Amino acid sequence: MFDPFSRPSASVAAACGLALAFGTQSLAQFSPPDISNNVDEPDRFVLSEGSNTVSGSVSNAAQPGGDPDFFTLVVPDGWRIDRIELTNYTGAAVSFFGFAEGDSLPAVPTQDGATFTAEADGFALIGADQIGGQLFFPLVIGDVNIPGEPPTPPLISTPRFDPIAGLGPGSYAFVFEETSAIAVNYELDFQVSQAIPEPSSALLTVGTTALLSLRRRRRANA
Ligand SMILES: [Ca+2]
Ligand SMILES: [Ca+2]
Repeated sequence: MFDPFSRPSASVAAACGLALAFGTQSLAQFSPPDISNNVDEPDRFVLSEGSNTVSGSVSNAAQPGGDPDFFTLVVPDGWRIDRIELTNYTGAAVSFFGFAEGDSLPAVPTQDGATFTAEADGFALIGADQIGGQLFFPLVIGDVNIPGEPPTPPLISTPRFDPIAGLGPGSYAFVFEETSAIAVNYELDFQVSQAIPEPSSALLTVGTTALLSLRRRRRANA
């Protein structure tokens, strides 16, 4: 369903090849001629350790035939996204960026942001001011401030992901979109490092093992 080659692109194919090179720090670049406009059929990129850039151009998200970008990032077992950084941005003041865990977004994100934002794990309006910063922080609070306009309170009061732990193994569906007719060019860097072992599950394993050996011992003594 999410065949990475369903939208043929030499650069994507090359990037996917790079993405398989785990174990060594790599620079994977995902820059097909256009990232999917279809929320139900996002482009799918498998991340590798180190830097993974996604770049595109978006405009007219709310218009028929508009050009939003939908892509799903796959974090392999044992790895996590520890940082999302905006590395390039030109065009309108801010654009909408958001994500939800899963292979595709749970609702159609249009200019009616509420439909999408209610279900998203993180979202924010981002622009040139965020270049070089850690985007997990605006994403986790739903920061929709626009430079030069009166401040807007954050829209997410209860965090839906841990910006320090990052995004562990699994799939995450992203949207980058701009309602203005003037194209926004962007580049995002998804930085991948080894997943942090979860102490709770490690303890659970130790506890379960201890319980099983106790049962075995009791059975042997019976
Ligand atoms: Ca485009
Ligand atoms: Ca697109």
